[in-house]
Amino acid sequence: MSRRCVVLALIAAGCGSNWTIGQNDELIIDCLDERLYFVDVDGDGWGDPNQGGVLQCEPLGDVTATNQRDCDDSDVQVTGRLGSLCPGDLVEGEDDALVGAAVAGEGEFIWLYGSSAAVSYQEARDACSKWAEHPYPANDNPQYGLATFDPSTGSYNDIQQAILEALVDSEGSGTFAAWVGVLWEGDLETGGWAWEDDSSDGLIEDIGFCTDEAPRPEDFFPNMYIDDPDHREIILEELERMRLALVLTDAGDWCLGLPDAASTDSGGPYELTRAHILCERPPGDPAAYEPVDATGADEAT
Ligand SMILES: [Ca+2]
Ligand SMILES: [Ca+2]
Repeated sequence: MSRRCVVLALIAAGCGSNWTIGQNDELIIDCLDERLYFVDVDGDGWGDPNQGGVLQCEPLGDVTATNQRDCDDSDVQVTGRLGSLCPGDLVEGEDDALVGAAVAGEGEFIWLYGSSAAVSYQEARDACSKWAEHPYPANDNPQYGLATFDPSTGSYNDIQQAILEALVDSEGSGTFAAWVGVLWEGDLETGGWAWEDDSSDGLIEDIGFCTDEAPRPEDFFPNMYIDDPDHREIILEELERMRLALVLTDAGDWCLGLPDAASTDSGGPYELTRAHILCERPPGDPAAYEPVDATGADEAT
């Protein structure tokens, strides 16, 4: 009997059954779920992509991860690559930077700064969407993207503000502005600001606006006049792409305003290169993700 046949016979016989091993047969006791495991130094469940996998029956030592998708295996706050990009790949310029990352509560956040290229709201949203892609399992992991603040995932003041302040502190900056998902709803005259993800509009009032009166869409274009028909048409065309930024002022307060509000008392003119990017996604379950193959392509499940 071959080695394969003996192993199969052991499986088929089950407990309490009688079976016979021939005199020259080799008895091999093998595990049934041997698989590739990868080194996980920081213990976040995601394996180091720079080290090869080891065939094991179970996790051993620090060879415990079932994939090698960790974007940084020395930082427990930077987790795995779910979609097409790691956080550090979202910024490309020489002076661009991943400022910080945090996993807390039901959210995972990354905080980026692009200094060498214009970072508009649209570019920020596209970048965050790439990071937040969940190729599988699609039904269990909804994609987020540009950060918004959903009260169902915890108190804004207790959790998310603490995360933001820790990240800002890590950069050593007293004033700060980042795109978040607050958009204008309704027409130019009677509309108002609302959270893009339908989070409670009451949160906007909790945070407060940076100026005495809420910004208006026309404030994004300080050199245009809303009463001019041509200017009005341009503002209307841009309306769906306008978002407020979350601003940390010199006084250490958070408010909602235009990105450049961090640099002036009253909120200055719209400045494309000013804003940072705050992205958010639900944490992925590393056990649900397969290894990335040698070519870098995701394996299908
Ligand atoms: Ca890891
Ligand atoms: Ca990590």
